[in-house]
Amino acid sequence: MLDNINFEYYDSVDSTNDRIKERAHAGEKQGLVISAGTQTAGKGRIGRKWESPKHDSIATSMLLTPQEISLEAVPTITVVAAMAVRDALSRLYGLEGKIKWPNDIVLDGKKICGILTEMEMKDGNVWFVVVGIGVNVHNKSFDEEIAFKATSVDLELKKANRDGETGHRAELTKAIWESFKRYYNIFIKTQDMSGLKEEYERNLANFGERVRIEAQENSYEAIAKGITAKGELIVEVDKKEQIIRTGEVSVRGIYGYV
Ligand code: BT5
Repeated sequence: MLDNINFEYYDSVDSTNDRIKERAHAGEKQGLVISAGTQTAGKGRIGRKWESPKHDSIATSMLLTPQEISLEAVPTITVVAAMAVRDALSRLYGLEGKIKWPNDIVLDGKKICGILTEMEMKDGNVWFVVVGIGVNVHNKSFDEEIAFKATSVDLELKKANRDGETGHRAELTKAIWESFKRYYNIFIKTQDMSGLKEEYERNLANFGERVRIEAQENSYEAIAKGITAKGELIVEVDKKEQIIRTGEVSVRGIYGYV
């Protein structure tokens, strides 16, 4: 069970995930959250970069030390964290995002949040897990390579003709981790998505629609059917169900990025 959450904030760090790892090595307890005003080496998955310009976005990571968690349940924590961010954006700002499996939240077809879960093992067991969340809050524009597929809380509020309203980084960070605590404590009882699957699928981008699965060696069309109890994506290809496990495939809608 996740109980106490302890928040620390720094103006600038390399990566909040790496700061959590350092503290975990020093024996820190579960529930520590490190957030930063900017990251000089923000990380996406598989060596990609994550942009977190100064004071525009949230970069926040939590340390988890789940007792006796199975290795295969660890990637599911990303899926749980995505639900928490979606929930917090909805509760605070009425922004109803969709979850782009496994680790993005999208609004109006654009990415507002990315999640990177990392872990370390010791003596053959999971030692600790770091859940890192990046959310664009005040960003008004983005680097050229991502401008077509990125958005922020403030941009979405403006689109909804809610000029004058803005996001608030500290408030949203707190709301995200409070939601995470609730979802995570449901998840950890069974170490799977059985208690959360229904809500997850309601918010899954492209649910029941055609998507393109882009694996390293090939790319094909499928229909997104939902998730398994482990949080893997179920798709249908030629009337047969297939399970998409690895985080190294990209799932895209047929039209556009999402
Ligand atoms: C992710 O990877 O989306 C995971 C991002 C995790 C960031 C958090 S911030 C706190 C913690 N500390 C870290 O160092 N990381 C975590 P992936 O699915 O691989 O997506 C990365 C891709 O998203 C990049 O290659 C860009 O195309 C795009 N991207 C980069 N920055 C972005 C941004 N601010 N908004 C939207 N898209 C972005």
